[in-house]
Amino acid sequence: MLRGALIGCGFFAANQLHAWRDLEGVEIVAICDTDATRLAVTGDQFGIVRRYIDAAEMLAAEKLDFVDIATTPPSHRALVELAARHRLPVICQKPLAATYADAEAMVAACAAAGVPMMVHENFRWQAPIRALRTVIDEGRIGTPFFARFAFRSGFDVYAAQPYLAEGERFIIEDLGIHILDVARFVMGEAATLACRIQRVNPAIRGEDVATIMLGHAGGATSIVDCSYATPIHDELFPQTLIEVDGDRGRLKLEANYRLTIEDRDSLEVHDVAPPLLSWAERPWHGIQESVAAIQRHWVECLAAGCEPDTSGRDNLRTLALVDAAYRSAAEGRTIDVDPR
Ligand code: NAD
Ligand code: 89V
Repeated sequence: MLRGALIGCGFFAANQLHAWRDLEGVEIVAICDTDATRLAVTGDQFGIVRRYIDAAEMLAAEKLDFVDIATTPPSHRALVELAARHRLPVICQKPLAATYADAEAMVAACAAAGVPMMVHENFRWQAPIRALRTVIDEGRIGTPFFARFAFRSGFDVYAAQPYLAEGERFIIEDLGIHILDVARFVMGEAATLACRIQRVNPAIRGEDVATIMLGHAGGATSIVDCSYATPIHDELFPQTLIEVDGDRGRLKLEANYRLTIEDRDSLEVHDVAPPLLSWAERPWHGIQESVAAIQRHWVECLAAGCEPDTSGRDNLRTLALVDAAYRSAAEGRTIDVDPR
């Protein structure tokens, strides 16, 4: 039985704890939060009796196989480095860090300690997105040359995550990071990036709209467009709509998880809706199922001794796109993405 500890008992951590509880061969034996009330509520909800206010104290006292960090970004670097000092495999929520340099240092600390590190970058683990990627892998649309990844919403994301309204940066760092990672997952690495940002909602501090064009290494082009300022009657939050044109056919992941595969002679429609797990709640169920999928992947990787798909090392490439997007928006030019 793998013994894990979770740090950060806030809004999103409940999903992670539900998913850990469902997985065989793993148990969260201790939790930590600097907020005593959140710690008590979460401990009572999930029946976890070993509770700590201080993460260093928890790692010193507990016998653990891994640590799962679900705190907000300012604490990520110190907590990942703490886990590395204890030579503990570690999962950290996205965004790994506010700067590329911090993220690089965190990945280096885990590598030096010889411990696996995974970023909880769960969007590419969503069942509908994996179904779309499978169709591409099967060669059904030939070679993709264009894609669009759209997340447009008017959902009040600030109600559950008030800190999102307060940062100098918002949509690229918090949400665009997921969509850029999905773009990499579907279309491969990007070599160039151009981005424009807007702030439409005057009540928040950062940008709530971003439009990004990626030039992929193999010559394909993608558009990643994100908005939390779009008034929509039939709100689709938190669905990512995707279209991919290939030289032999076309794929669309449309509203309400309808996947169409077409060419000049045929049109197929599939329902690729994610399952509704017993503890999940609409409209979050697709994200919640992806949490279960990424955590299952972690357990499998620990058992097999292999690097997680969304490892720290892999995630640096997504963070390089986030970095380039802010640079492109500030400087008004296309950025050559460093093939780090
Ligand atoms: P939150 O503010 O609700 O919860 C964070 C918790 O961490 C708080 O209870 C806080 O007291 C605690 N904390 C902060 N620093 C700590 C420290 N040093 N030691 C112990 N506890 C500490 O935040 P949230 O909305 O749950 O977001 C947490 C992380 O999850 C963020 O990085 C966010 O981007 C990410 N997130 C990811 C997804 C996803 O789909 N992957 C969705 C939502 C949030
Ligand atoms: O993934 C996230 O961090 C969330 C959400 C999906 C709502 O944007 O903030």
